[in-house]
Amino acid sequence: MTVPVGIIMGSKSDWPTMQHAADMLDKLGVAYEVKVVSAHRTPDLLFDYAKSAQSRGIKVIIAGAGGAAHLPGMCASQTSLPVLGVPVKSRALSGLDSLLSIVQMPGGVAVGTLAIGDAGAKNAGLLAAQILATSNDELMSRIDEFRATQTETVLSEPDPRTA
Ligand code: RP5
Repeated sequence: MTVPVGIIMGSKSDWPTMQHAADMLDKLGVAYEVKVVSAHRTPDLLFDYAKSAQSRGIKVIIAGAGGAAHLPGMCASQTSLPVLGVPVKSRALSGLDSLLSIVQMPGGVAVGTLAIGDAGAKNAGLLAAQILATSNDELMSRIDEFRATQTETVLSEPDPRTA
């Protein structure tokens, strides 16, 4: 089956974070695949994945990793598809290491870097959908609706003490 978004991560331990990207894509009705692909434990698999992604119909790749987080950058080195990097919150340095590893790409190979942790994963899903929506009016309408609902929720519950 052809799906437009590939979500990869360096370890199964990244899933509690990366599932927020999947949840957002589910909410917006965007199909995706999910796979553990490690830059240092399975480098050949990473190269195969990145090199074959476009021909398999993938349009955007979301790559999450923690610590010495070279997965998004190495993935981007092997494909011209947009790669969105999610810095997973590491145990030792709370994800600052992951963030700096992903965000400081030398000029010439682009990785779009999101925030550390759950919010970054959620926004990676949203941004992937927004990229796809530039050529999909129905998806753009669903994103507009999501944003309008979010705005309405804030406006209708201005008292911070209510749950
Ligand atoms: C990275 O190392 C993974 O992305 C993960 O965030 C981190 C720790 O991996 P595990 O030791 O939990 O497998 O490659």
